[in-house]
Amino acid sequence: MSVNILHHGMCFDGAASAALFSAFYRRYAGDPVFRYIAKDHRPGDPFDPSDFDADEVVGLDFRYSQDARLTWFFDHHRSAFQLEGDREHFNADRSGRKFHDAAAKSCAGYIARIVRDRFGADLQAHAELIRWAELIDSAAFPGPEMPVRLAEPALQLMAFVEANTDPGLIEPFIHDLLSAPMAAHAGAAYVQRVLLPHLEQHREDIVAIRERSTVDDRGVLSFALLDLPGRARNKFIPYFHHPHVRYVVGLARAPGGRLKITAGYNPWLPKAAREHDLAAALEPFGGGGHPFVAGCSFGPAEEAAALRAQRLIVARLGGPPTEQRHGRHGA
Ligand SMILES: [Mn+2]
Repeated sequence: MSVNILHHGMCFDGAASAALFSAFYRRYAGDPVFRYIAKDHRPGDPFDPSDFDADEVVGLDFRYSQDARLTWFFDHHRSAFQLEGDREHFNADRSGRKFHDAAAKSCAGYIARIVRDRFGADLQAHAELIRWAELIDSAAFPGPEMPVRLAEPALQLMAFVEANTDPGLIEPFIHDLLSAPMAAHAGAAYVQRVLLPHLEQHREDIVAIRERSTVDDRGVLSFALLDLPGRARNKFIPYFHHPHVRYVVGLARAPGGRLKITAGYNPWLPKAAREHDLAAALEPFGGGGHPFVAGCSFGPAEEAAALRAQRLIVARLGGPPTEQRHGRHGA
């Protein structure tokens, strides 16, 4: 029996979901041969024909496919059904093997609950993995120290998944998530080889963001890193330096060189105290996202336009809410 496991790539919950489904499926169907395929979001159909070349094809923590060869599906993203007919196709499924719940904190935790309730499979041997996937994927950290210091083995494993670009390491990593204690796994040579250079860059980012951050008297933190290399940076660093700010508006180069503004509401403040819808606040600059975190981007050479947009966003978030909220009554 060949089983292709299409899971969200570069994501701890995606890897944990692949591991937990494998543990379940082994009990369910004997001795399968798993092939783990990490998927990336892209416009249109994100799947390749070879993804479906197996006896069973499993989609985890990633978008739905109407392909008839998809035999299992678990996801919790609101964006699971993007192509025309996806939602209707999913709703019409009667296999009892396709599941979606946008309220689930993590796909890994969701899989564990479903296979317990529907298939009588107890994955409690992996309770530690499930607990960390829930905490990491819902970003329910007790404070900014945990996701910035990366001291716990589980967070080092998270950092490995987000930094690793070698597809050959995906299968051993998923295997070890099930069989090795987390501290031993985080200390494994292949994990450390990816992790150490990543942690070095992370330390540079912590210093740079500390040096560049300014906080205005309205509690809006801003920084610009236009002269530093394009890469993904840990979004909790500003709160680590300034835990009490209300909003963060960062400007930095993304991988590939484009300039990216990311605006966030402090995740450790009460949700109800947020005055601004950040997706709406960034819409005039061609951006979008969610009420709590949103982004917009500019060409690699559009530094003046990006800095000007950043100033306007900082000023706006320091003032009273002016965003047009679609569908709001009486305002
Ligand atoms: Mn997830």
